[in-house]
This record gives sequence, structure tokens and C-alpha cells, in this order.
Amino acid sequence: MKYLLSSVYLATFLAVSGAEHEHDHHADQMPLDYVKYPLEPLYHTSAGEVTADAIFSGITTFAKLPWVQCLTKEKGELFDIAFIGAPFDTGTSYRPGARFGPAGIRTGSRRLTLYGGYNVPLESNPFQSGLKIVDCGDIPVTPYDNKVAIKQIEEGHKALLHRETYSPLGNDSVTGQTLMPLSIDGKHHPRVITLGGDHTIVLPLLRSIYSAYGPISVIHFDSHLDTWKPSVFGGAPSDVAAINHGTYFYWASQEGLIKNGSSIASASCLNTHPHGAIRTTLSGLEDYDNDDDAGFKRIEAREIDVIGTDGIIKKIRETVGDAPVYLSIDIDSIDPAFAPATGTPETGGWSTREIRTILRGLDGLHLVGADIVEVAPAYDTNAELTTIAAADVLFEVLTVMTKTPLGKVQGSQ
Ligand SMILES: [Mn+2]
Repeated sequence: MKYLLSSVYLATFLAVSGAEHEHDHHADQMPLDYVKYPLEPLYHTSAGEVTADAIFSGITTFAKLPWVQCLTKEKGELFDIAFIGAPFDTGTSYRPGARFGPAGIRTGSRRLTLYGGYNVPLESNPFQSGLKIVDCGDIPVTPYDNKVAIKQIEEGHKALLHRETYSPLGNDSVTGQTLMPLSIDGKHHPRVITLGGDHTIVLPLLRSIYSAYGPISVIHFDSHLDTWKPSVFGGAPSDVAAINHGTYFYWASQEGLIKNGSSIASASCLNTHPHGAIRTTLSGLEDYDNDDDAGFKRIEAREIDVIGTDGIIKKIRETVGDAPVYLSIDIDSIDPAFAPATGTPETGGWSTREIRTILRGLDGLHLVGADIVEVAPAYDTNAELTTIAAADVLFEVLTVMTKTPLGKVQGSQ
């Protein structure tokens, strides 16, 4: 824990002094702080034997990253990428249990750094990227009142998003020109990866994202549309019921948090949000009109049989273009054979191999933030299939994020 303490001290000192951050110690702040490798432990017995304080022992954080209490006593701690849990599941329509998702995903992630964390296909180690990556624990979320919970999630996310980054944005790797932030407030924001939680949490997350980036494009992996009108999807009883895990994108669209589209013919180019792995039943085809209005472009799960992962990646990239983009992954996009522990499982989905390939295909995009949702560990197998799948999916997301700085060269789009 030696380094952790010194970094807290350093951050506090810099915050007080207002000095520019020095980053020549980046090599030291890789997240494998107290568990560098299983055979390189910090603890030695009196006989000089080593005890592997690693992977299957010790307190569990995402990928064994340093735990920083970002929302409470370490509010001054800076980071570049933060994992945060949102343990909320009172917006589910079928099987509840995603409130235990953050804890489950962390358990599934323990082995990510066993061999050091180098991502072979992406030729990069996200844990040695030089960025400071931490696990901020969970946002406190009430299980008794959705209205309050949704506000808590928004405020918790905003508190992280509007913190100064640990590292400067830097220069373009090709031209050497200074990079400019992609935000509308002109600031360089850290990136937050949220561990859900049911999918309802994306409404408050997008409210937070909007506060920094304005109306955003979204890449959404899910077996379901989640743009349903509340009147269609369980929202009739009350205003609280109207915001749930099948309607949050409807509200995000209504509130202008995401770029809106149009179902009018020939205007499909306006639809900037690719949905991948869609295979839900519908109340009727009018659900698709509604989905179009919210700006989504559907990529059905079964299309992979014809166009393959390359074709899926191409469709996603053509839809979203170069715009800054938010990524939301419902674990139910993956087939229940690979990820059974979820609220509304649908057969006929993608394999873990396929979705990981597709996520690596987002390399180079400007991901401003991401989440994985609907992991409900109570329905998992003893082999922890789902939580491991969720963690591995986030490993790809994290690698893509660390490879591409969140900036643009002045004058470019
Ligand atoms: Mn969903």
C-alpha cells in the first residue's frame, strides 16, 4: 500500500499548491499496485517465504485496481479513468438482482491482471498506458425510491466526471499538435466506466454525460430496444414506473440527452446510435418507428451469420462516424449460453468471442464513457461465466479507451 499512500499525498499536495502535475512516475502508478504479479507479492512471512497476495486473495476491486474513495474522503484524488458501481435494480421487468452486479463483476475481473494485462490483438496494455486508473467503489443507491436513486446515480457520476484529470490531454501522436478536449465546456474530463445495475441507470448517466458533452451519440449493445414508450413498457401506473430498464432511452431522447433521429424516409443518415445484437420480440412494428425517432439504427443479432463480425463493426462505425460516443453494454447482448445471469435473457445472441472482437473493432473511436449493465450474479453458474464475461468485455473497452486520447487537433471535426 506504500505507493497508494504516497499518491494520495502527492495529489493533495498538488491540489493545494496548484502546481502542474508531473508524470514522470507513471510507471509506478500502474494499477497493479499491491498485486503486481502473483509471484511478486509484498508480504513475506517471518521465514522469508512469500505469500501470494494476489488474484484470489485480498480485497477485490475491478482488476485489482487501487481502491479510491472518490465520493467521500478522497474527493481530491485525481484519476484518468474510474470504475464506479451503481447497484440499482428496481427498474427491472423480469428477474431482479443486478444490484449485486458491481460486486459480481469485480469478482469476475480478479484474474485480468494475472499475467500483466497485455491485450494481444490490440497490441496494448491498458494497465501500463500511463493513465491513472482506479476503482472508486459504488455510488450509494437507495433500493426504496427510484426517483431518489436515479438522482443519486446522476450526482455520483457527475462528481467523478467533473473532476480534473490526473494526466494532461497531451499531443496528437501523429502531428504532435496539442489536443483540444471534445467536451462542450472546453475541459478535459476523466472517463468513467460504470458497473450496473439494471439498464435504467443509463438515464442518469446520460444526464451526467450531457453536462459535459451535450447531446451525444450512443453505441448500444443489447438484445432489447430500450426505447419503448412508457405506455407500452410498464409505465402506466405512475411517473416513477414510467422510467425503467425498457424506457430509459425514450426519456434520454425526449430530454435531448442523445442526438435525435427521424423515422422519416431518407433521413436515416440522421440516426447516429447503433444498437447491436437486437433480437427482442415487439409489441408490434411500431416499436421500430419509435426506435427510429430516438435516433437508433438497429443491427440485429442474426446479421452476424451473414456479414460476420467485420460487417457488424463496419455498420457501427459508419453509423457513429467520428463523433464522441458513449458506450452502453447490456450483458444480455451476449447469448445466455455464455452469460446466463441477467434479468431478461434472450437466446440467439452473440458469443463472448464475437462481442469481444466487435468491441476491439471500436479501436480509435472517442469513447467518452461506458457501462455494462444487467449482470445479476444470483443466476450465474458456479463457474462465474457471466461475471467473467462482463469483466473481459470491459477489458476490451478499457484497452480501446486507453489507446485513444479524448481530444482532437484544432480545426478537425
Ligand atoms: Mn437493456
